[in-house]
Amino acid sequence: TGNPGNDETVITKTRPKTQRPPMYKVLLLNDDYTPMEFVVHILERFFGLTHAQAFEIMLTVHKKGLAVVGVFSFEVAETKVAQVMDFARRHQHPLQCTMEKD
Ligand code: TYC
Repeated sequence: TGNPGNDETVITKTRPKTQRPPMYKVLLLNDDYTPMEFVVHILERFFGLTHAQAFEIMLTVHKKGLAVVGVFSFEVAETKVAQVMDFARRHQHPLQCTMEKD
């Protein structure tokens, strides 16, 4: 502006884009046949939940039809889904577990 003491300098800060990996929700689906205790056991065993946390998520699935068990990197989510599906199949329960981008 030409007024004394104002040089009108524009300061531009660069903000490097930090790359974060996409995260995936692991979902557990309800069915009419898998025993509640079996679902609780799976949640404790493969997701490291306490009995109380596992029971709560199992009840949510039972009442609402599905619930998010956790959010993980693609590889970890894929492994959890495979572990759950394999364990359920081996015990002849129709339990379904899937993943979707968060
Ligand atoms: N609905 C089942 C029953 O009444 C219990 C159940 C809960 C099944 C959660 C699957 O992901 C599930 N025995």
